[in-house]
Amino acid sequence: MTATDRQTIAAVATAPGTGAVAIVRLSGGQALAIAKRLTGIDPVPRFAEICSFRDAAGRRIDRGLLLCFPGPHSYTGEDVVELHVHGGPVLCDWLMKTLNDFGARAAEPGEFTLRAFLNDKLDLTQAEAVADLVDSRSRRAARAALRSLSGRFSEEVATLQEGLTELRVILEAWLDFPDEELDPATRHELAGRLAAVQANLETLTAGATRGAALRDGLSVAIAGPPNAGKSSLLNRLAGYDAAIVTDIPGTTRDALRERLSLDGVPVDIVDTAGLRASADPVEREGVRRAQRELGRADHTLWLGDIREGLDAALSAASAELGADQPFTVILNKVDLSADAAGGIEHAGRTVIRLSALTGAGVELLIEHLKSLAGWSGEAPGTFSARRRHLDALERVREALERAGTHLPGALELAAEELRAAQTALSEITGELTSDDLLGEIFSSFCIGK
Ligand SMILES: Nc1nc2c(ncn2[C@@H]2O[C@H](COP(=O)(O)OP(=O)(O)OP(=O)(O)O)[C@@H](O)[C@H]2O)c(=O)[nH]1
Ligand SMILES: [Mg+2]
Repeated sequence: MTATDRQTIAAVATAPGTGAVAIVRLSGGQALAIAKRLTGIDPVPRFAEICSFRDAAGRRIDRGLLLCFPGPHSYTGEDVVELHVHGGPVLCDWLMKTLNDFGARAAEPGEFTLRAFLNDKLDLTQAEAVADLVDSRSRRAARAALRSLSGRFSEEVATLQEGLTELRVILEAWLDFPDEELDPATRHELAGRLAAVQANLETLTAGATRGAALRDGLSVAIAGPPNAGKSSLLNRLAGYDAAIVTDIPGTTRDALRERLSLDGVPVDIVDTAGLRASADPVEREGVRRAQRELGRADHTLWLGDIREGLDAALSAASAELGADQPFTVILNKVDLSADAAGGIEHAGRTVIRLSALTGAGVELLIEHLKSLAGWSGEAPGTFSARRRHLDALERVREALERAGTHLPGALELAAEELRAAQTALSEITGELTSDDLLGEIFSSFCIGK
């Protein structure tokens, strides 16, 4: 897929398989001519016409609807044609083969949206929001994607850019007179404007972090010694008996995966075999698989029996997990102890006392998992966002912080940092983007989008 190849492209835009209707899309300079060859009629813009589609040999493929959207007022900005046919894979293949015979090539994943981006119909955050909307795993995620798609995220980025431009204008005017001292009023104004931009950035980052949580969620492994109640906790979180629970230590062998939606935040959770040395080869394989899952998860819930105490759980977790593997200690079976369910912070680590059996304290764990994923409660400005946006926003934050420290004296350095902040912002909306990054982003789209 290259930016310069503008051959007319075609793809089945509906999901593969059978359905009532399938939609085949065409985009490019030859789209209207190909539609005419296929149907024998001159399509009327934005008017649905019923007609027969015929292959190169004149055989009728199907009867369906023809719709055309001449560029630039179309999704891609090019001439776009939609063919609505009966939804069968054989028909779609025949139609695609015919379009190919007439000069269109099969579109790459995301190529329609890439063309929309290259023709300035969408910026990069909006293009990404198209994919996020299609892939959204909850209504909340869909709403966030729609907000980004409608340009709200981009508008907020543009507001930040304007704020930075105004700051630079003032600063650069002073740079023309290097011998002059900044007068107190200007210094005050610059500091005030910078603080305002930083406050806007913080709000935007919070909205983007919530959006990324809805999109990416979190992967969590439940680990600990046999019989701690790991499978019981998985069942409690999943809301049904997914895993076998018995009082025999070593019950779980295979890792068991569940996909949860915690108020819209997707959490993939895996229950693992209890970790202990064992002579049984089957159990040993279970332990090996458990350790592999621990290496893959974003976060571990280390389960211990509350009656054995916090120190025992902490030392077992530290012995099993790498120093850089984040974990939360869960002291389970609180119903068998004198303690109440609840959470504490212990040496910078969260410890939650709960009962997988009765459910006491589980709400607290759910809130904890949501916050680990980056979800901080519903707020009006939640935008669908990705890791790359958050990384860029972090670089903006750092550059502004450095600009602030340079401001009083080193104006030239401050101006440099403001420029760096603007560059990082432009990466978000795609004004400054490498072909590699574009390839990476659009190749994750579905074909026909
Ligand atoms: N009282 C009480 N019993 C619990 C609780 N959670 C689990 N149990 C019991 O503890 C025993 C072991 O539970 P499991 O969920 O199978 O434990 P596990 O950690 O998955 O065990 P393995 O798969 O063998 O590693 C079962 O008898 C459970 O009913 C709890 O919160 N309170
Ligand atoms: Mg188990």
